[in-house]
Amino acid sequence: MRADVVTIFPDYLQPLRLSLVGRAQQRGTLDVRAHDLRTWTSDLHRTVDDAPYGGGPGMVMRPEPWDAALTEISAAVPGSRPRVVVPTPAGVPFTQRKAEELAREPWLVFCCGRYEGIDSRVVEAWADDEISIGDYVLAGGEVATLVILEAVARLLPGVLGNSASAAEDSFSDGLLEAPVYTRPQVWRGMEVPAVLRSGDHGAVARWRREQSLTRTGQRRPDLLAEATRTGTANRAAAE
Ligand code: 6GU
Repeated sequence: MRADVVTIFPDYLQPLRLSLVGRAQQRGTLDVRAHDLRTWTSDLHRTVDDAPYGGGPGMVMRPEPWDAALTEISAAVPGSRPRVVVPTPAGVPFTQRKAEELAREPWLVFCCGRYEGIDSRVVEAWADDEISIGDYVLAGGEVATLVILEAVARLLPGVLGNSASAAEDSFSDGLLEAPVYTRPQVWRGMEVPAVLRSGDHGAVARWRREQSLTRTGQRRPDLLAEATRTGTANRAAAE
């Protein structure tokens, strides 16, 4: 997968060199390219923002540099067009389903807005998705892009050491994961649940399912209701 990120702070994308996403890049599974939006300005001061029509606080990102950037970048691979993603708190919620959908794309472009956002006509002309990573406001789309790219990268073939672990994640079945333990068997007087040491794989699976359901009911009643409605909670329990 190729991912181009357009931003006025390309250094924000540096963390993608580390860890799992960094290894995916080294192996050629993922190719992330950060671009400075100011490359596509033509004035002396490399201006990317202007006052909002209708008044109000803050500034809005001018359309021309965005259009020039997206025109050039999207022409980089002849015969192919990228899927253009605009991270914004006004977008649709990012979910594991959306991560799976994006992971099937060969080429993504992320447009990172700052200030009060990007002129809406750019979004109208170019965006395939407007995505929010949660109900809070960040200073710009860069951190949201990091979040989305990490969630997507770990789903790419060969990125996780054990591909079964992606299938067993929280949210892959719509429920939160059961608690996990490693050695020692007793730590600060707290013992690892006996069932996990029983060697009875059926009993372990049933215990995890029960923990998963209890935890989801306590912490995310919205998810439990949805999993119950769609039958994923029951289906997995029967397996
Ligand atoms: Cl995608 N961008 C910004 N600036 N703030 C956010 C967000 C995105 N998602 C939640 N808050």
